[in-house]
Amino acid sequence: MDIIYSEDHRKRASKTELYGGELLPPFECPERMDFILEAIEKTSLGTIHSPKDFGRDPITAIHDEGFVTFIETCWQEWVAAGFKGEAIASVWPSRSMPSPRIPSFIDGKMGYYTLASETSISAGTAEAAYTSAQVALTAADAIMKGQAQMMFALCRPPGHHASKDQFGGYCFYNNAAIAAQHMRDQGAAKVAILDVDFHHGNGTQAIFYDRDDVLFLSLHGDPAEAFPYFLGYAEETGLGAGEGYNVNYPMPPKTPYSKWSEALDDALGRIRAFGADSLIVSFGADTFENDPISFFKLTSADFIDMGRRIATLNLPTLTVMEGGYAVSEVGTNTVNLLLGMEGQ
Ligand code: Q9C
Ligand code: ZN
Repeated sequence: MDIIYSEDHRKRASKTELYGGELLPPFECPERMDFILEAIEKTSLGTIHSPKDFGRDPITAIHDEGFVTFIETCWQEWVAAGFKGEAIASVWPSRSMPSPRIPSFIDGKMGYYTLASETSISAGTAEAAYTSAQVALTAADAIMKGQAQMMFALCRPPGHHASKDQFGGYCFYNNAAIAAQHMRDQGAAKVAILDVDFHHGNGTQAIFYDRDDVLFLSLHGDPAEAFPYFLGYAEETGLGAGEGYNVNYPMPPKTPYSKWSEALDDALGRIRAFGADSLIVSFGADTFENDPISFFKLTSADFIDMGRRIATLNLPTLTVMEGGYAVSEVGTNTVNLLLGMEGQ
């Protein structure tokens, strides 16, 4: 399967992540891509292509105009305000002050457009996020043009935590959602998004929650115990026309592949029943047993079986890279999924 990738991801080189009260080097780092590229080269999985530029419109088809402008201008405004560190939110329109007004000063704007403060914005973040969305769009477009049955969008930064107007969880633009909308606009009638990242895909869920043309299914750590904590419960099944088109599989700490794959099989059955004509896999390798911030127990070999099972759907399939932070093994685990999908 061919791969879309851009070196622009290196522009996202934040120095700080707020973790346990400390500012640490981010888990979501550029080196993740080096290990994935190295593993791809070893297997001759397919050819790596640069993304095309579909412009800003497919991004604003999913995200609010004001939010996209905020992402584009945040760093300059933060620097102009005289702040010394990277841009991090510190105050929110919380339950006791749910203001709908957007502050004009950058420190306040940060709180309005941020959903989690571990993720800081720094020089180059906007450019990297823009190109990451173009990577997903280019791969989606090749599938829609019938040029490929399967494509891998090697996106960085990831996307599935980003909602229409909030960034966080290492995500800025929701690459999978942007690709799904592009597929719809290019003639796909029913798109299924299967999110197998360890974390719940809260952004993707929120974006499609009231829609019946995009089925969203997510397998993830129980939000009672895992980020993003405030979304991802099984009772969240959709709203209005979208009722029944959102499916969550929260699972407890130490979940092994034998249990996890039961949820996967159920999800695959629902995708078949939905009658999807295209599939997007939001793929995170953070379900891996040695992931530093996650709690499932999948082994490297399990990713091969995961790919094989997903391929039984026999659908045009776009795999979009999300998380995975066991850096030295993220390449092997990702390539294992893709090889499994190819029936190897
Ligand atoms: N104690 C993705 O995988 N913080 N994002 C976790 C753990 C945020 C993960 C803190 C994790 C975001 C794309
Ligand atoms: Zn994740």
